[in-house]
Amino acid sequence: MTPAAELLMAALPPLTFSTHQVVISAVLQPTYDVGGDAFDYAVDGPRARVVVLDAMGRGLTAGLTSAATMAAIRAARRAAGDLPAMARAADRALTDQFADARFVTGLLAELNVEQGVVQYLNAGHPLPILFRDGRAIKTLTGGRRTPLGVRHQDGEVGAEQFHPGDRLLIYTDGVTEAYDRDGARFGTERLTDLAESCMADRLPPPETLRRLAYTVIEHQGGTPSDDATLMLLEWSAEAAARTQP
Ligand SMILES: [Mn+2]
Repeated sequence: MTPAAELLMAALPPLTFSTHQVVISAVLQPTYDVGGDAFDYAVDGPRARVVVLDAMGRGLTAGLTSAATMAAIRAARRAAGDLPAMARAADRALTDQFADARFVTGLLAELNVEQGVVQYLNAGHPLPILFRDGRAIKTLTGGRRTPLGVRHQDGEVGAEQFHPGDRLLIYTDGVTEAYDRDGARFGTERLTDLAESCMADRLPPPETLRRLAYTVIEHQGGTPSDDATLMLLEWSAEAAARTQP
């Protein structure tokens, strides 16, 4: 692995975390020269917070950009910052630490595990998909702001009421923008259909993501051109019992 990949991989949390109220699972399929994807999460009392990032650029630059962004977001979270404060901390880190312009797209979300309310900010990131009863019912289109690293006026935070068993699929563009040899995009429809079929088979979140990531790689003929990251956030009283494949 490259130094950038080592730095980033060492900073990532375990791939799956579960309590009796929530399951968070992620996969990050890196390219050989690092596309700059990263993910993070923390469960603190009633709040489960997740972050998926994709730094623009490649190699050491993208890896360092992503690592600095993740560190800034973690520090803001530990200082009891809300989602806009976490995004502002990332903006500041990117503009203060680097002389050149560095941008990171990101999805930051907070689930209240008692109430099922999800708040989220979308900094130029692909739209997350909400699954209910195993069907994709909508994409979350609120909470839009500029990519992290671009000066920004605080706007509205997106909000969504989860039902028990709801799952939110968050992913980077390395998933949907994966092309096969004939130039066909992987796309959101393929992603959604496959996720629904895994859910119909009642597969646990880690196995669902493993199959999705494998299918993305297979689509590209085994040579990915960008990092591909997928995360599932599931609000469920019994999902924790299903995190073991
Ligand atoms: Mn990407």
